[in-house]
Amino acid sequence: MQIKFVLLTALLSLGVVSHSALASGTHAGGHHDSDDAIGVPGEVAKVTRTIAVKMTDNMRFTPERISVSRGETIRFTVTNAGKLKHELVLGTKKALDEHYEVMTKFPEMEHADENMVSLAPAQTGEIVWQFTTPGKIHFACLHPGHYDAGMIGQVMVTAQKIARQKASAARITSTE
Ligand SMILES: [Cu+2]
Repeated sequence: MQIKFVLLTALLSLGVVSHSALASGTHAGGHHDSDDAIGVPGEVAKVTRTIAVKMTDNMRFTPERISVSRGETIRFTVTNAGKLKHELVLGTKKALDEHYEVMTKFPEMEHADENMVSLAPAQTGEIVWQFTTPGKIHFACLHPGHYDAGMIGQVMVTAQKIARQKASAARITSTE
């Protein structure tokens, strides 16, 4: 939350986001971009699933689309399989767009928060995140050029609880 504030201050001072745009934004839709729109940092003890995500120099995440149930705490094990630096940042499309503008102006800007992991080539890191609000969330690499090249994925947070997903296991057994 504090980092968001710092970022917002930076955006304001850069003139990326105008005060009037912010002011009008607060009137739209009643509950404006609340802090838990994308969820909250998760507790390791409550992890329900681990999802491995790979990042490559062709500016893609694998998988690109992830489905979770509301309330689930996911451990994302993120691997940089490329030769460039990559990162995975969870956010609303709007927040990612704004963050990317700052990153483009200051490519070497160090940024760190619980909703992201920045990785050097061949490194693996993790994010533990609890999804609390149904809807579509994005994750992206905000390194200059990468986001523009389509280095973005999405997490669909479904409203109902799914007990277990055995669909992929069933598919494997049925291929014979
Ligand atoms: Cu990247």
